Amino acid sequence: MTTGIFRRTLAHGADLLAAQDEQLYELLEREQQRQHETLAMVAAASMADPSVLVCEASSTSNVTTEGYPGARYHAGCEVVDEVERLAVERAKEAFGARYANVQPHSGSTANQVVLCSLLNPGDVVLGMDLKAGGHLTHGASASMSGRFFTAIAYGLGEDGLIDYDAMARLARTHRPKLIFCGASSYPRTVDFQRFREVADEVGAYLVADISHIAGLVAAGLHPSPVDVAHVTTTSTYKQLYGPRGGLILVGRDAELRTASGKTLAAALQDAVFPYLQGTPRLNTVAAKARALGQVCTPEFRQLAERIVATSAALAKELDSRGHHVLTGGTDTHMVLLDVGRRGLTGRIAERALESCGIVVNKNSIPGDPHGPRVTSGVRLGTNVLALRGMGPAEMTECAELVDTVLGAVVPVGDRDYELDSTTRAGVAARATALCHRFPLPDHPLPTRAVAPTAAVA
Ligand code: DSN
Repeated sequence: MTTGIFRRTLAHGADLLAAQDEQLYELLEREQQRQHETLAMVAAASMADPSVLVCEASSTSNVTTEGYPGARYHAGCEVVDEVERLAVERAKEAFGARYANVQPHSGSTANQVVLCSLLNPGDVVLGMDLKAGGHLTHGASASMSGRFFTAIAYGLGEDGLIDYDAMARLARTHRPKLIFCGASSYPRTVDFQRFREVADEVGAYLVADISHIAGLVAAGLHPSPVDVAHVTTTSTYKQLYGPRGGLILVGRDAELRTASGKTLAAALQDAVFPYLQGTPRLNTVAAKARALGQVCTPEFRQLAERIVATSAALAKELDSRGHHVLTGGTDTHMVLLDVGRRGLTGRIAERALESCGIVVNKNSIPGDPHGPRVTSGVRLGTNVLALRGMGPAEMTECAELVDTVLGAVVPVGDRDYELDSTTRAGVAARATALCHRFPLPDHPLPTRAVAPTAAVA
């Protein structure tokens, strides 16, 4: 039945764009080149391969509808119904879930869906403090989760690990209706079982947000919350190497009755649509199906193993060069550095590294005296390094490059810095050379090198 029309449409579309909109085409080319030639170490990022990217570019994007497969509000859904069913089946298979919703536009939307389906405005939510590593949607005051609900925050102990006893005490005192676990900036294993015990004791729903560690969970390298928490949420573009989007998963509690009388699965289904979202992005759903299909392969398990081994090696190498690695190491893809102890801010470290072709992000750390635009920390991740085929051996060089920049940068106030041009040029050349030695798999190679991103004043 295949006629090649999908392939020809995409190729023709790229040709049309190049011929008719040179300005935009050039920007898209530049971005692709940048991704090839820089060391991407943002822990919240991964890299979707071209087979995922083409799903997003497919004509499923032209289908407007609402609802779910077999129960749409518009005609013309015969094919996209099959696409969405495939995505749901693959999500369930990848995570051993009984229920999956693949329509959330993002991980944040998935969390909003859960909050709005299970709580009433003003109800108490217990989540991890943003500065301790929690996510905005877990009750931060800057987000609707902290404005529409009564948010209480738990944090870390002196050792930098989640203080489970303090969290339990807060739960007993404030009797939350919902507890969030899972973090944006926490490099250690999360004890989902302990959270569930506390949730059961106080009568709360437990929601595990595994956005950062979803790949490790799917590969069996981090305990899974799917049958432990009432609900599990994740974004699909971090460790699942998929498109921008979110998933909602439920395990053994799928048939649990909620206060509305609906089962948990039915309540969540109705909360995605019609409560919070309208038309699904069916092209993104197709891309999720593709990425989730890859998650179920032995190759993905090998990638996940490399992510963890690479991250542990990076933490060790940075520590041996005198950097303060929070919690003393990592169990995941993530390494957190306290650069404040070196007299730097996260903002300066991020910008100096970017000027040398090393892409990280500034990050608040516990007790941070600076706000989120400056911070005292830097968060590194190995999702893309591992995808490129780098392993522990290459982390000596990566740590050396980071160390060279952070050792040479001279802060000017909290936001600006100076870095001598010899160091910048030397590190940038080595970073690019490393990228050339470990090209992005399955991506066509760039035909010319681009200069590393210039520092933004
Ligand atoms: N959740 C944000 C982060 O962890 O950086 C963006 O995905």
